[in-house]
Amino acid sequence: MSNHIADMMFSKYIFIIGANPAVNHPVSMVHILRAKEAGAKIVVVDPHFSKTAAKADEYHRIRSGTDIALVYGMLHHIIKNNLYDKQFLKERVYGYEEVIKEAMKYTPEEASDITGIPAKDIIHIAEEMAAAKPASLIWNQGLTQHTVGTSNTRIMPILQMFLGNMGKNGGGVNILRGHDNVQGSSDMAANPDVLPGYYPLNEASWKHFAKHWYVEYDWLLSRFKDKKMMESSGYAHSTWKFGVLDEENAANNGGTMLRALVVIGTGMTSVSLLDLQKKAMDKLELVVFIDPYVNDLAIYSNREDNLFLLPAASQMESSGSVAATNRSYQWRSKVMEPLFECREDQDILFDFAKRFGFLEEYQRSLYEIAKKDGRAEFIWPEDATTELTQSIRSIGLQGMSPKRLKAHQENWHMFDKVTLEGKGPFKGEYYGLPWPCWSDKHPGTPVFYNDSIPVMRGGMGFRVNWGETSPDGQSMLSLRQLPNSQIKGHPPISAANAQSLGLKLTQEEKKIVDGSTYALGFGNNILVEKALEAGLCPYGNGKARALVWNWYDKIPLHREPIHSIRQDLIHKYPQFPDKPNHYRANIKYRSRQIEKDWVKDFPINMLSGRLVSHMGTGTETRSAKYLAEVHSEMFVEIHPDKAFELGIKDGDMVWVYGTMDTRALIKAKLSYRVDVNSVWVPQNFSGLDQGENLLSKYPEGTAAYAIGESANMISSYGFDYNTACPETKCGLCRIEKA
Ligand SMILES: Nc1nc2c(c(=O)[nH]1)N[C@H]1C(S)=C(S)[C@@H](COP(=O)(O)OP(=O)(O)OC[C@H]3O[C@@H](n4cnc5c(=O)[nH]c(N)nc54)[C@H](O)[C@@H]3O)O[C@H]1N2
Ligand SMILES: Nc1nc2c(c(=O)[nH]1)N[C@H]1C(S)=C(S)[C@@H](COP(=O)(O)OP(=O)(O)OC[C@H]3O[C@@H](n4cnc5c(=O)[nH]c(N)nc54)[C@H](O)[C@@H]3O)O[C@H]1N2
Ligand SMILES: [Mo]
Repeated sequence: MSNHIADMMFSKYIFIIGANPAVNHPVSMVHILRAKEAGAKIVVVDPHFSKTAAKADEYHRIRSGTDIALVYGMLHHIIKNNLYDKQFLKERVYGYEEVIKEAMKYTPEEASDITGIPAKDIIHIAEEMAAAKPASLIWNQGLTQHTVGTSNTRIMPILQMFLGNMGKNGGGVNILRGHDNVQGSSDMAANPDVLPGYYPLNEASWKHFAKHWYVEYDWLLSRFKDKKMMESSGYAHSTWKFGVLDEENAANNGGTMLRALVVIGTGMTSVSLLDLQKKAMDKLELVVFIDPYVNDLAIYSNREDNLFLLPAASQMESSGSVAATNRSYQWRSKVMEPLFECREDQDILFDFAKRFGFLEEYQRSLYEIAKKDGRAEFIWPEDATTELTQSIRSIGLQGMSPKRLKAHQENWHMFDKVTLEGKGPFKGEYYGLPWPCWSDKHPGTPVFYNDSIPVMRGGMGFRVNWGETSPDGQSMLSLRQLPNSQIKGHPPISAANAQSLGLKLTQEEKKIVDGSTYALGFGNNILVEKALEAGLCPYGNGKARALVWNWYDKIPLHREPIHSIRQDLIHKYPQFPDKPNHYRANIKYRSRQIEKDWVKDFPINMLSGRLVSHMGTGTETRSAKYLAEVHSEMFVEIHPDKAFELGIKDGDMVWVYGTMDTRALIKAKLSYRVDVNSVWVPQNFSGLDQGENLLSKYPEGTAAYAIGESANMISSYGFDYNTACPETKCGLCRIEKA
């Protein structure tokens, strides 16, 4: 999220595309409605008439998977009519010329044919959004769960840059995150392709963390098969099953098939191709679930042995720092001690490390931090927070000491609820110190990329992460300068360039920082502090990349979904080529798209989303009596005309057939919220396996109060080309009365 939730108060126009905050982010929705009362126009683009759409000023129904074409259609009109911020682009964006070229191909008529939104409406949205100063843009999973998910998440900031809405209060791109602390988990590298803080998987980063963890780099290396594996992305949440089921993938995995699975804190029935996960689970040698509830995937298993459920403590029974959707970190206090035999996650992991024989190395940094404080024992989670905030400098966590975070938590009343600004002793700080928070004195950064305020007030340019010069010889540095600084765009701060950037270091300091950079450093924050003194941003002041030269799609391109309802468009807008070794699995794209005329057997577009009373898989919420009562049954929304055509009445049971030879038995709910070619299912159920009731498989006394077929039993094959996120927002199906 570039801005923060209350900041929407300053918006004149809020464009919600692929998100349904009324259901999924009710607190954010309150802020959106307050902004509406203050005069902001709310516009929703969604294939499903959502509850958010019902509260909006305008709703536009889009065909799922075509958002890029919509934005190009808007940009076409915006560029032709000179409604864009040329100065912003010139000074702060690289590669926008290529975007202009692509946009010229998308007349509003062409965009209309692809998206299903009338051309005059595309023009109307473009004109109103361009006129609103500023406009905010919100997206969420409606954009990410596609093969082109990453491209979707690039075209939206590109639109905002064309409109000059980045780096402004009331503007920005505001992605409402999913789970509690999901921002924190990605900051901490729950992703398989990075180290904590998004450090790339390379030798320099491993060496950096080796220092902060007080272990030898060679010891870390010895834990891997070889250096190549140490620097390769792991399996993703969505691809591990292929590492169990398809022999060909062993080559991507150091020559071996996957043999064991440990699941900690994810529902699993929420991942697409559930039937394959089930088969993979049965084939493994060992499966372990660490969860406060019985993880629903365990229920789908036919295993007789080597399946373990380790009861984890819940968030109420643990404490620590958690990251909010706007990059604020907050301290959370324990409400109660873990009940019964539950244990906190870290205690279970410490025991794992002990059995594996590396507990001493695993905990060494905690003891070192305790030692510096004159203690013999470490304190959990405070010392762990110190470790992570000291080591993660790439995104600037070093200003977030446990002490500061606790002080913010204990003094909520001292912060302004709209601007996040502190009062009294917190004057100048922003609540939760949203990262980057570069030093003990830095206030945090409430709005990304705002280069009109000094860095010590949270100002910054775009990060210079890909070198100072592009392969075509253009400068990647901003043409603007931050207030209080003496120079325009500049590279990231390092010992090597400190002098040329005007940083004043003593001989002693020079010795200490020798060889380090703002991100790769140990034991001191000298370079960063000197940069702040000079008014410079530690990670540089650069241009945003509209064009990413090292990616397959250098600029975002519209590509028809693999299972597209518009077969007539799949050659004009084809899928990516198949991708080998994509998070260790060989993944199909184009070959799957053209395998057959999918629409012939599966003529209906399948959408999925969420219910307000259930969370994720529903494992937790369907185990709560009240919530299970609110939504007790799985259902599929079908347009009344389509239902009539298929001989289906409201409340009938139907079979929904997916493209992977699976089916699900679901109750029909007739609704105009979907168009005649689409159906919608909630993703919050599991516990029924293609008609078979799995209730008897729960250990005694643990069964959920409500179960249902999982949407992911019938979801289609498809994964984001960059992240491998499953394509659960596009897919095809066939429906028959049961
Ligand atoms: N009550 C409740 N709240 C939750 C959750 C929950 O399960 N229950 N889950 C949490 C999590 S983990 C997350 S990630 C967030 C998710 O929050 P959201 O992203 O808001 O969730 P969804 O309802 O899955 O999808 C949002 C909208 O995208 C639309 N959509 C689908 N395909 C497309 C498309 O191609 N283009 C466009 N423009 N729109 C499309 C859907 O119709 C839907 O209305 O919610 C969080 N909050
Ligand atoms: N068809 C379809 N599929 C989807 C989506 C969709 O829109 N459509 N959305 C996708 C998205 S965005 C998401 S995030 C996923 C849902 O994400 P999941 O993470 O798969 O779903 P949850 O049910 O929230 O699973 C969280 C699990 O963690 C456990 N848990 C809770 N607290 C703790 C704790 O402190 N420690 C441990 N160890 N465990 C804990 C819970 O009991 C639960 O089993 O679904 C994805 N799948
Ligand atoms: Mo999510």
